[in-house]
Order: sequence, then structure tokens, then C-alpha cells
Amino acid sequence: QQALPNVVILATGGTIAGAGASAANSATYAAAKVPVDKLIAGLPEISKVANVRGEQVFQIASESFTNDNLMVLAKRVSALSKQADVDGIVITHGTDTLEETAYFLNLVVRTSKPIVVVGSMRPGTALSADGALNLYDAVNVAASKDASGKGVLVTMNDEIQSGRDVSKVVNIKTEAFKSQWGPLGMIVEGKNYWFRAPVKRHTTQSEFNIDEVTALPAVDIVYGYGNVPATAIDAFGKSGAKALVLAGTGNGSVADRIVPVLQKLRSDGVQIIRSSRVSDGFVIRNAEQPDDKYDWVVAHDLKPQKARILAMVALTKTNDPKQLQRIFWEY
Ligand code: DAS
Repeated sequence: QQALPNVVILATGGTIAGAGASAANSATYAAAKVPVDKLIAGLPEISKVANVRGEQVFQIASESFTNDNLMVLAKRVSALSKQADVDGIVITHGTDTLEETAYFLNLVVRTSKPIVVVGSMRPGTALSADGALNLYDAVNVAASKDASGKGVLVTMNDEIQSGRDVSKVVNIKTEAFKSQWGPLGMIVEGKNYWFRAPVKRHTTQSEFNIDEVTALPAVDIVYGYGNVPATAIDAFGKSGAKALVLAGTGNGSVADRIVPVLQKLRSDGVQIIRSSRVSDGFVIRNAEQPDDKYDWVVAHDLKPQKARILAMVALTKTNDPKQLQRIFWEY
């Protein structure tokens, strides 16, 4: 019998490690309680799929993730990916910021080995809990040769999603993770069914490398809406943000009264990145929103929280808005 692949599970907390008072609690429970070895012990089926060992990197609800958590996790993933006795890596993670961590790893970990980020919408103690199957799927994908070279993946609700494209779009259902470009495939009873592959740069084709990153710059997000004042923009400017991501209305549009405030920040060297509060579609460069005139950058299809991740990574390499725009087209 062929030797099983070696998969490491890095646990960070979240609902997949959650516990509720009763089986009827699918939405009220405490996250980040169950240790990784208990998660593994609760899923004996994975011993037929891979040799699995776990590491408890953090035990936190992911709404509380910090840039430091991202750095520590990514450096651990990078180090493990270089080990000959590691064939794939699974990260168990809260669903709230799972999409940010998955995209970050996609940008900075230089490996073609499968990296799969997984969470759950219900704690393991709930009726019809989804964590066990999601984790079983994640280990299967991480143990699969055909998952190599597809960038960081996310397995939720039987689907295999791109870590770049996927976001949590429902906060109370097990079918919570979607990409407007669709999943890369599905996994059913431990078998992967692929339908497409990413075309954006990632992992081994990335110009970024977590092993060379020492710190992440402050990048913050400002939400656009009717009557929006400049208060938040001013505050982030004063706090030293190196870039501001605008969750603009519609096509990432900026209220006319806000433009001069942004221009002041731009002239102080702060990058201005136009994203949109609208869930689907994408932002393109536009003379009406003075991208060229003011050297702003557009985030294309990246939602604000994803654009922030790419901006932080890009700013570790360049401060040139033209280079930033190239990076936003390519990643
Ligand atoms: N507890 C939240 C988190 O850690 C939600 C979850 O995990 O589903 O992100």
C-alpha cells in the first residue's frame, strides 16, 4: 500500500474549534475552545487519507486577527512547506477573516504544495455541524497532488474555492463562502472535481516572499455612503496609514467633497486605492474619479478587505502608484 501523504494542520481558533452549550446552539457558542489534537481525534476518517499532525499556532476568534498573527502564521506555513516530510498544509481558522488570511498566504508563500484554509459556520457541538466535513475535505485536498499549483485553497460546504477570490457573503448559513467567479471545483466523498484554475499570480509565481517580509505597513479602509464626512479619512491620515482603501459607492466612486481631502493625503505620500462597497463587479481606472490626474490606484475586482491585504504586501516592495496599479492588475 502506497505511503500516505503527510499533512500538517495549523490551528488558529475560530468556530471550527467552537463549542456551544447545547446541540440547539448553532449560532450562539464560544469560538476557539477545542484544541487541534481534539479536532483531529474527532475525525478518525482522516487517518485513511493522510498522516496528520497538528500544531496550535493560536486559539483566537478570527475577528481578532492582527497583522502580527498573519506574519507568524505565514512564516510557519513557509517553513513547513520547505520540509520534505510535509506534502500539504491545512489551516483551521475563524470564518470572519478567513478570506484575508487565505489571500495573504496566496501572495507571500512560495510553494506549489497545497495549502488549504478551512473554517466552519457552526460549532462541532451543534446539530448538522459543518466543521468535521469541511476539515475532512481540507485534509483530502491538502493530500491531493492535483491540488498543487492552484494557489491557496478554501474548502467550505463541499466546494473548493480560490483563496484569492472567495469571501464570506452570508453570516448565518453553512453556504456562506462565495466568489463571483465561482468555485475552482467541488470535493465529494474525498474526491476532487476541478472545473477551472486561477489565472492571477500566486505562490511560486509571486514576486513577494514572506521570508523577506519583516513588517506590514498600516493600510486602512474607509466606507463610502451618502453624506459621508472626511472624519475617518483625516483620522487614518493622522494615524500614519500608508494607504487608504476606499469602499466607494457604485464603481468605487468618491464624493466630490472628499476628493480634496484625499489629495492632501496623496501629496503627503499616502496611496489612495479605490475599491467598491458593491459585492460583485469590478472597478476600472476612470477619469471621472481622477485616477490618472491624482495618481490613484484601482482595486479591480478585489473587495476592500482583500485590497487592503494586497496593498500591505505591495507596499513592502514599492511606493510607486504605477507599480501598485500593475500589481493590482496581476494579483
Ligand atoms: N467566531 C468567528 C471567527 O472566529 C466566526 C467563525 O469562526 O465562524 O471568525
